[in-house]
Amino acid sequence: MNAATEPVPPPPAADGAQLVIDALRLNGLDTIYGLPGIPITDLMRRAQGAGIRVLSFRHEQSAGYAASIAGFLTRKPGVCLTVSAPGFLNGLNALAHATVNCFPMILISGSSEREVVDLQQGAYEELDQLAIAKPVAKAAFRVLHAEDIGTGVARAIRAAVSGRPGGVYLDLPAKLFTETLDAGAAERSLIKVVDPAPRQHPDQEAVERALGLLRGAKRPLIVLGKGAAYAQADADIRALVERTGIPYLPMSMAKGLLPDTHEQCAAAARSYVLPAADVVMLVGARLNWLLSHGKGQTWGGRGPKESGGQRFIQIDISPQEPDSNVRIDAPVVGDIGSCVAALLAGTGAGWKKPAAEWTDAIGQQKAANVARMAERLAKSPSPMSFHSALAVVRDIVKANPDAMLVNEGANALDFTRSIVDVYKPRRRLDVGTWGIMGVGMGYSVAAAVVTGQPVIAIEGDSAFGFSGMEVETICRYRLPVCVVVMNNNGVYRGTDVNPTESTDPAPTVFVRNARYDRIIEAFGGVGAHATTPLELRAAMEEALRSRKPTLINAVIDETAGTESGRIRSLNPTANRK
Ligand code: ADP
Ligand code: TPW
Ligand code: MG
Repeated sequence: MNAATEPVPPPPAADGAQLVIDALRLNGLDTIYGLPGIPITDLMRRAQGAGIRVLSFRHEQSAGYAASIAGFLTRKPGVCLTVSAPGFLNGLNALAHATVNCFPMILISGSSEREVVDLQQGAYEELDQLAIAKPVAKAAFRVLHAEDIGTGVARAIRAAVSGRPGGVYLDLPAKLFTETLDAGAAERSLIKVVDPAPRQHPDQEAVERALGLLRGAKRPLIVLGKGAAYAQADADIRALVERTGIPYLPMSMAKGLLPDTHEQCAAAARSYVLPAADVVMLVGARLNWLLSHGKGQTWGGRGPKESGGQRFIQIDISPQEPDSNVRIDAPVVGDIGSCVAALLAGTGAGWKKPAAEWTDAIGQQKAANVARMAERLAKSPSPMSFHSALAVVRDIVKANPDAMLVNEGANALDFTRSIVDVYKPRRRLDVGTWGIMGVGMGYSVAAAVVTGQPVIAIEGDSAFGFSGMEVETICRYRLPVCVVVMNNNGVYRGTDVNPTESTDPAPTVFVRNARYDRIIEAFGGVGAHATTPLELRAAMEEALRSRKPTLINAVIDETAGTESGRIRSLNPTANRK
């Protein structure tokens, strides 16, 4: 047969798996956090073959947390891919976490044949996943035909990132993956989402109302939340704070939006400024339990439900957020970038900064608290206290301001938040709105992958246990993660005893003197055992220098922690003791 008579091959058909890959890539979703198995093993392999970065975890929950925090860091939905029923359920916690924390994420799970699942005939891993995802997701979709995959992915992206971001579930029944479309139809079925998170400009009247309140304030305060960190409007937020001269309080994941060492930072005088302020401007922060719902003693109210009399401005993209707990006198609804820009435009020359009476009083409170803290940090007891260990972490973070700081635990969380200064935006990632344990290693993987920066994970020994097996993942991908396990032998502390004759330990204590460092050695990482601040410092410095996966077992006084850490007031029984 000569060349002229050779039949022209038809354009290659695309199957459902290919359409998923193409739809993700077309929309710039270049990383998948997941765990393989029926029916998605081949999809993961082919995604990797197509140039998507595929990070394969040891548990879907960690993959999901990784995806959620990738969403927070990049403003693109983090993608988590799991198998059906059990894999889906393992990922569900992270989906809920993403929704609760306003992080954009898409959980994609394979599922079993609809006809069999719906008749409950006992399909392989049978579960009505869509129904279960709905209550914890911002949105949930199922695709039944390969030609709709492009639409499904587009809808999932828009739902995840537009307005208040959140977790979206996308259900892909197994049979989709092998369904084919001819090449032309495949291409036509895909959607490149245009402007997935449209700006939402605030109403000028709302902006004026807010400015009016600020102008009339004697003791104004700005509270920056993780929504402000997410918005990536760093320069304008800093300009607004500095131009108005108003003291600000960063919520934990907003630390570093301005450096914690900024003279207007009121974090070290938190318990003074909240009740004393007369006008409070919330920027991407909800008045939930973390801010005592805007009332009660924290705010100077007489009773637990009483307001302290503050007037509130709230900048938020959700029009439903204002008045959720107390009256919001000046809601400014819009995206933070646009809202802050509009406020800035109204604070030109002639803006009167707050009176020295207010800023000096805060300065004095800060100085007293900082001095008290410095005294505690300077002590070097044996075994180490949280303070003597965290004084080291504080220095290391100061010397490496671009490093990512991951943090979970109770005392290990609270002390790190108050002791370790953060210098740049979105460097601190923690347990978030639920105070959830188990985010540590998933967050560390995503933080390293997304930013390329070294990661320092400060972990309570209990907190670490929730995702500890992912140190294998960290070693496998050779990520520059330095995990410090603050080992006080248990949940909150290691001293509880079982009051009965039984030899069972108390529910809060672990194996004493455990050597967490040896876990990472099993996978070729570097383990270190630190009983003094000097040893801790040397091991952390080496980890940052070498960028090798490292786990440091930092031995902390087992009597040092308090039950529930800083949130003891929420623990109904601890306070009876
Ligand atoms: P924190 O825990 O730091 O106090 P929250 O999670 O309670 O913060 O609040 C974050 C708030 O930020 C949410 O109410 C959310 O709607 C809002 N938000 C998130 N992204 C944006 C954005 N780009 N523009 C405006 N508001 C946003
Ligand atoms: C998913 C309850 C809050 S803090 C904590 C638990 C179990 C561990 C505290 O011990 P750790 O820290 O990490 O050793 P430290 O320094 O005080 O000793 N399950 C989930 N989330 C939460 N929040 C809990 C249980 C909890
Ligand atoms: Mg502990």
